[in-house]
Amino acid sequence: MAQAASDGLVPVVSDPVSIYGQQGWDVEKSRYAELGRKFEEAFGCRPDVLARSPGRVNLIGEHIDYEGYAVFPMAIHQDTVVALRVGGDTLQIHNTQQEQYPAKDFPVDPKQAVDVKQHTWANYFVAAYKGVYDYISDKGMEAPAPSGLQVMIDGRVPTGSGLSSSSALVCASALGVLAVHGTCGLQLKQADIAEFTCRCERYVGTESGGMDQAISIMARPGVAKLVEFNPVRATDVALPPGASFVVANSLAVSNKAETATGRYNLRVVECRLASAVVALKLGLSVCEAVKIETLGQLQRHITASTSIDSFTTCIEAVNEHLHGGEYSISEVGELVGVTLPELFSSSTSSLKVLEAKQAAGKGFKLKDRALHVYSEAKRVHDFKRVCESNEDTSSKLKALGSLMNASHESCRDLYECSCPELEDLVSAALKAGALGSRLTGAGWGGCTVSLVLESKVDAFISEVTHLFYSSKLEQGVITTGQLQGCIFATKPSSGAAVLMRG
Ligand code: NG1
Ligand code: MG
Repeated sequence: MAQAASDGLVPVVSDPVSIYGQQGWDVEKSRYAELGRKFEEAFGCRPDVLARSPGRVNLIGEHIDYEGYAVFPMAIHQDTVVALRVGGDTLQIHNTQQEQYPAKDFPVDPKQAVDVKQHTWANYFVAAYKGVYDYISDKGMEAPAPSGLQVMIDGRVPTGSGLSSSSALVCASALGVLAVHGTCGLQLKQADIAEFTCRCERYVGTESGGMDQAISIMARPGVAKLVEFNPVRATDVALPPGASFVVANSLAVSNKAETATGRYNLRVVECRLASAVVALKLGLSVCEAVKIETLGQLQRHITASTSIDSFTTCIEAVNEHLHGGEYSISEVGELVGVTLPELFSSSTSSLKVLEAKQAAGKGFKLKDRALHVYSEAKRVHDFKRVCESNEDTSSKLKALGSLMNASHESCRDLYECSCPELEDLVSAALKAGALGSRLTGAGWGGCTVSLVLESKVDAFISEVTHLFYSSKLEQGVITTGQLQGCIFATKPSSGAAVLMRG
């Protein structure tokens, strides 16, 4: 029954210690017992299977996964656990925190559309459920007849904080649905699951890039991963000894639902427009240029290589061919040679972005967005190179910190995905002695990640608490009890797993 992660398969285990370690399990045990109890209370019996998938923190490489570029995340220990059993006539989705996340019922039809206008937490389960059926049919296998499912979910990844609670929920749900049907005769290949769970998240309306699902599924304890795309793959990278990464919550909520129709998807649209305009300026026909959908594809056209030097060539092309400030919808439409609704006709989310822009009479920033993507993609390679170099540890840590700071500045100034609370928190972290500090995840709120010497973590946390959180405690924004969950040092943790009853 036990299946190892080293063979590229999602582990299927009966002993949770192999996932959490003994110390971790000692902490989690009571939570699992509570989940089992609540399941029994709701459905009158024990669950058949459980699946868990962790949140993540991205060390560097922000907003470039959807442009096809490698990123550098690691899994955190906080995860989402989904308990399931076949039963009833509907999908009964319950949550252990039922006041915050009330139970929802959905039909069993896997072809149902996810109602993105009625944004509810349980939509993520439905997205995963639909994705599983699509995946099985893509594999040419026979899907199990849709049947009722009884589901209880327990999520411990802070929501709206850029730590990817949404992907933890989607990935755990997808694995749970597969497992409850005996994996539907499929091997649970990590790369396959990472690919299709990324598509799942698009059912909820986000033009997701794939980083969060990939690391949630493919993480291994003790190592960060360089995650690359098309096809998705993850390479272990050892972090320098003595380095610790501290996650801190800015307490500004980064609202996924809002970013789904607004800021996040707008950036995806801006990058596509930048790619098409540069491609036309470089002499491609309209027909060819509109096929270039990402800055990654544009790079391959410009330089036929993705070496580190070629990022400089791309940056030069962007500086030469794009102007600063905004492009109006009509200007960009004239340049591209097809109307924007035509260009984005296959993406409902992008069409929504266009409608919103049109209604607001606003335009698109192309140059700054493209400059961020190419410089950030280069920083990810530099980060990996520093980790693997023979330099002494202190020079390495200094170099990594500088790259993180440069990444944050680019996110703030070129990609405009920071916010005042994140700025205050980054300044507090640098004052408190971080070697580097930056927003992590989509931004516009959520968490920062800071590189801190392991020996200084405790002093760092108390100084940031003093500089940033003490006023929040005084104002009653958070309680002392909540503080621990707001700022914590984290180590690379294990990826998703299926837990069968032993
Ligand atoms: P968040 O919103 O932090 O989970 C999002 C995307 C990632 C990536 C980052 C920015 C989803 C599920 N996640 O993360 O793919 O693009 O923003 O680097 O959409
Ligand atoms: Mg998310």
